Amino acid sequence: MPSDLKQWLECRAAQYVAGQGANTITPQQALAPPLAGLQIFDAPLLGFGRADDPLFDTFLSPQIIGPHYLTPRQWMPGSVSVVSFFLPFTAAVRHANRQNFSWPALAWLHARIEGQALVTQLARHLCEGLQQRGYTAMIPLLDERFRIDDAPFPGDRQFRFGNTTNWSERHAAYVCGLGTFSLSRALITRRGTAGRLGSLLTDAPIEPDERPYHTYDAYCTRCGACIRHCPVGAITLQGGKSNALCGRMVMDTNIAYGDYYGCGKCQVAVPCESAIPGQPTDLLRSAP
Ligand code: B12
Ligand code: SF4
Ligand code: SF4
Repeated sequence: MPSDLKQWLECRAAQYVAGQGANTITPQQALAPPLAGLQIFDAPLLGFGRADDPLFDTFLSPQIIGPHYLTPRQWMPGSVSVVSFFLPFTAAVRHANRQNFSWPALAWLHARIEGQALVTQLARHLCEGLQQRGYTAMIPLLDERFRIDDAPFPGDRQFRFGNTTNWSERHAAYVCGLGTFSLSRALITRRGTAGRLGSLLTDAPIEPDERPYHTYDAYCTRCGACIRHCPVGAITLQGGKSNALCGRMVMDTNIAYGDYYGCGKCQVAVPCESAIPGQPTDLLRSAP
């Protein structure tokens, strides 16, 4: 097994994010002049898993994802490894969204839209690197088979946010040891929940990471802070997060901003914002 491959991918990802103009909002993109120069992400965390990890088959259960889910071997028959990454939002993005608990900060909207563009670019960059080294790699999110169920509210023609996909980034990250699910449904990584996830599949044999947890929601303390921060009461201790209420809130922001949308109040000023609750923050270890 090429032992350097993991470090090489981590280094390639860190350099890409640190060196990218795309990680900074330009004056042309800025929704307000002070946002020009905003840096979206800190250094990425990478996790590695086996494409044939038996956990992926369990996701076909309707209790976890459902039969519409495609396993890594269905996306890419010769795949051997799954590479998942988490890009944590900078303090500037996170703190901006703490300023009120009713409406998303403009910086958070940039982190959703321009931030997702960088997630896609980073996945492509890692794929290209692997291909240059003679491996095959693909990105489920960019594959023509990728689907989002986009009809959660029949008859609501304006609504275009679905509830479920046939490739879930959080479930892939869970298998790759990056973190666990939470009451608010976000994945809690060692840099918290506030950030974005991406992934790719490859036939490169990469040593899988050990999962430092045994249950799918191990890191969530059920402290309830996210419940208090949600502007539409979408989260309850008994029921977790209602996708319908959350989706409506996100849709309302989309109606207000056109190309932009987001919310994420459940991911800021909470113990799981930028760390695993109750554990020391990882900020120094993962700084660029
Ligand atoms: C559809 C979607 C939405 C929908 C519905 C959300 C949903 N289903 O959770 C709406 C529009 C409401 C939404 C809202 C938001 N979203 Co969204 N969304 C997605 C999308 C495209 C697909 C989600 C999906 O397929 N879910 C599958 C279903 C089955 O997941 P689930 O029901 O939550 O799964 C539960 C079960 O599996 C259960 N479970 C039960 N038993 C077991 C056993 C095991 C072993 C496991 C593993 C799990 C498990 O645990 C899970 C949690 O309860 C993903 C991107 C992607 N392709 O993954 C982003 C994604 C989940 N969203 C994201 C974000 C950031 C948001 C928002 C904050 C919006 C914003 N940017 O401001 C909000 C709030 C979400 C939150 N609190 O985490 C991030 C989450 C990052 C993170 N740290 O987790 C993602 C991963 C996008 C990304 N690329 O980073 N989203
Ligand atoms: S705020 Fe508390 S209850 Fe909510 S997801 Fe984070 S740790 Fe869990
Ligand atoms: S659950 Fe949805 S609506 Fe509620 S705070 Fe989180 S992102 Fe906003």
